[in-house]
Amino acid sequence: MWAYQSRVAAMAEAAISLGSNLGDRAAYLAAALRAIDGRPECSLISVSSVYRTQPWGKADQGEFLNLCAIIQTRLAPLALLDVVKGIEQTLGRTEGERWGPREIDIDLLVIDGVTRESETLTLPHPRMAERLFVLAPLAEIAPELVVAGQRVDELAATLKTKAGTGDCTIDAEASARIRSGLSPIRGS
Ligand code: PH2
Ligand code: MG
Ligand code: MG
Repeated sequence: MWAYQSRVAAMAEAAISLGSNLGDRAAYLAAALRAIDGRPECSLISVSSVYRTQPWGKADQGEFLNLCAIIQTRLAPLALLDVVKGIEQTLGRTEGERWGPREIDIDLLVIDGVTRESETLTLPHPRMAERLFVLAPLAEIAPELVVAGQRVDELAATLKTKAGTGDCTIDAEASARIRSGLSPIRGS
């Protein structure tokens, strides 16, 4: 047995989903991305376009803007969850009902090969395969990622053909606004 354990945590890649349907939605998304990238333990690798999406789960609320991003992090899953919840608070997210309106929501979708299930955090995200507002942007930046035994681009294509999944279209203006507010991302 090794008595010594390295204190340098390995880098992991994480896929995350961001959404907003209150206030200046694009500004909340941009501020959240900047806050994540500004953390010493996290860096943004890629960001999808911004999508205008119909509310899922609770229909009587405003349209959402959603995007997905890939980040690199040294943080363990629960520490990363703490960081993104902290960013939601800092940006002024108000407490609301489940699936209700929110200024900013940051959800962890997939972290490398991690599978875990708890009240605090389940990975991969247990409902991501039912949500076009997650799969459409994620398919743009991680089409080959496998979730529930299927590629993300295939899951997105299948879900698009189903009735009742709601509109999900690229918002070119919001996408440009968000990209212009971010420092250049590696590889782009
Ligand atoms: N988030 C929810 C509930 N419903 N619908 C859309 N379109 N986008 C979201 O981000 C979203 C939702 C709970 O987090
Ligand atoms: Mg959510
Ligand atoms: Mg959330």
